Amino acid sequence: MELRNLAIIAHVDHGKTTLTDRLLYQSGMFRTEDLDKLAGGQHGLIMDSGDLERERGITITAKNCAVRWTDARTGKDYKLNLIDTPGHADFGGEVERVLNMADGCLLVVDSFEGPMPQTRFVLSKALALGLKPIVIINKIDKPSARPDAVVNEVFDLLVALEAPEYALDFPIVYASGREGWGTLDRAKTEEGKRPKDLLELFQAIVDHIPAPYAPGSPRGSAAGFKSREEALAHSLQIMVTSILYSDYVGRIAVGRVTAGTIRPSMPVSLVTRGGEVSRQRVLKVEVFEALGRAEAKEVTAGDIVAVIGVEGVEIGATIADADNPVALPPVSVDEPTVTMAFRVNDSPFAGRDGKFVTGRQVGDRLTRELERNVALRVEREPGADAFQVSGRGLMHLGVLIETMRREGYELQVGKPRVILKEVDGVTCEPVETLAVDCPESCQSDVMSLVLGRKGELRHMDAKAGTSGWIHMEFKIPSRSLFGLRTMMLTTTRGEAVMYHTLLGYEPVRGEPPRRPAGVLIAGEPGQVFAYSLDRLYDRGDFFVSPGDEVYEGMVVGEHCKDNDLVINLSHNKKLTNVRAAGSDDAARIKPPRKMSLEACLEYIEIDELVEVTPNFIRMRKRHLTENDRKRFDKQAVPA
Ligand SMILES: Nc1nc2c(ncn2[C@@H]2O[C@H](COP(=O)(O)OP(=O)(O)OP(=O)(O)O)[C@@H](O)[C@H]2O)c(=O)[nH]1
Ligand SMILES: [Mg+2]
Repeated sequence: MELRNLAIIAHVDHGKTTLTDRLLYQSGMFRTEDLDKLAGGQHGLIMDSGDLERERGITITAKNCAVRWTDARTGKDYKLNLIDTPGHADFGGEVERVLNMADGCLLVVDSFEGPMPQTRFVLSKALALGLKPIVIINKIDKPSARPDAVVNEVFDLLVALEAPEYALDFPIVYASGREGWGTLDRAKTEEGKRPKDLLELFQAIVDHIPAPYAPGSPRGSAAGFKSREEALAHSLQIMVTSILYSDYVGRIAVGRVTAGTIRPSMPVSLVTRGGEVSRQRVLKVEVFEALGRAEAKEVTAGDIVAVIGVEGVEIGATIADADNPVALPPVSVDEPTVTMAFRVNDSPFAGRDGKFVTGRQVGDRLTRELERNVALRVEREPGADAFQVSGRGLMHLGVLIETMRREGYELQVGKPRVILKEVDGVTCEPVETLAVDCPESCQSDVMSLVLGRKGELRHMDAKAGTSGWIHMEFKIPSRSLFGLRTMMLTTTRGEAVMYHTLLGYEPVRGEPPRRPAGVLIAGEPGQVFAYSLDRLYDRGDFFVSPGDEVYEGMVVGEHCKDNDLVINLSHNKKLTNVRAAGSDDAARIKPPRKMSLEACLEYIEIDELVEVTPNFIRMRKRHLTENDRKRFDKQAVPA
């Protein structure tokens, strides 16, 4: 049986997981009904198996699966190790690491959107490792598809990335992952001529993606091996690129066997990122098989392995030969870019909703998270029941908070800040590439919005093959991105799509913009009445609905002016026997503005907190009473 290792990479939402799912269905190794039972979530996907992934409809962690496929042309059997990766930029570091396991990649590109910032990022990483790409022009079924223009854009991107010769003659598969078909023949993409399955893609995979260390494979040369035999003869080396966790056996190390062979009960050495070597004995080794794993008697160079029983294993460590421990060059572990304070919930509603509320419980949970969440950093603030938690972006930290609240935790989170870095004695801040696609009619609004937040236009063109769409690329400080998405949606009435990817660090340029609007603050505790909302109709937009409970100091809405305003929402109408003509009409209530966790995090200012409990997300002033706020303001005035 021959082996192929491939990662499926793309910009967010371009259809990686949907395509992976279809490959599972069409491999011939499952019964359709059995797979149907495993699908779920917003997009009905199998591979997005996490609770949060299903709810949000995005992939958060990269996942391995393995399908067997028989090539009818030759009768040969193959095992395809497929790695589905997340597309969101916050998880880019993980994509970079798991690419280490592959010899080739399916670069999925949306046939309307074309290459986007994250396409560029993941492709550049794949090329750096010597992976052979197959380009999939996906979602051909969309009426707005413009496949020929997108093929040109992909080619331009490869040239811009100075792709080597082997990558430039990439095969192109035109596909609809969702409809489960694909073809190499452009003429067959027309309706009526489309194939009914992904057979041509399966064939392209085994034809174009080299077997591990096949002679001439770019990945093999990058690792310094001319053939599989050479890799097998070398002493054991496994680069740990992911960690799985099981309650029974603890940490499970996943990675590619770069060289040598690993067997159960074998003595090995673990070389940590820091260079410490410890001799240990492996308990079990497993390979990926279908949607799970299967125990193996041995796993040899080129295959992907899950190793059980090695203690203290971490991402970036090498599992090496017991007597000849040679570490592989370390994989990158991303530095955090965003930080915020996690505090114990001390709101008047603390403890009403959650199971775990104390500083000790929150601290223990964060310590456990550090074991598998490599890009996370946690520091305990001395003396306070608070932790400074840093990660790769708002979504990275948002996912952690969301996971904790599901598990029954309560906490409060402060305004996120970007992490500044000293470079050659100059204080620098992270900057990002921001790509915005929008109809021509919104172009000037988008420009003034982004330029007004210290963005610089780098590049702009009409999107070829579209009617009147513009593609713009800006360079913008990460700080200016907080809250930008909401404003962008408002400014363009939901028409623009925007994406950003970390670019690097540059000297700090001035203060980030503040929230333009003030907030409405509850002045006393109680229940919200429709009557009060109606009376305050013109004061702004509310985040609460009739019947909600509020406490003093809670942020209940956005003021229509730039200062904060204390209001009372718990007044009800005085009941009288006399019906006043005309004034008894139903209350005017705007639908409350729904604020997701990330929207709240972007929204709050430095004197505010987001209170997160299993069932509620509320915003509040740090100081709940007006007196305290005044006192705090006075103290904050610089002498
Ligand atoms: N029209 C059309 N829509 C598709 C196709 N493939 C996927 N989609 C839709 O695109 C959306 C995103 O699909 P996913 O498979 O989750 O995309 P992804 O690339 O895995 O997304 P992330 O993992 O979050 O980056 C879903 O709404 C899919 O139904 C396709 O071939 N045609
Ligand atoms: Mg996905």
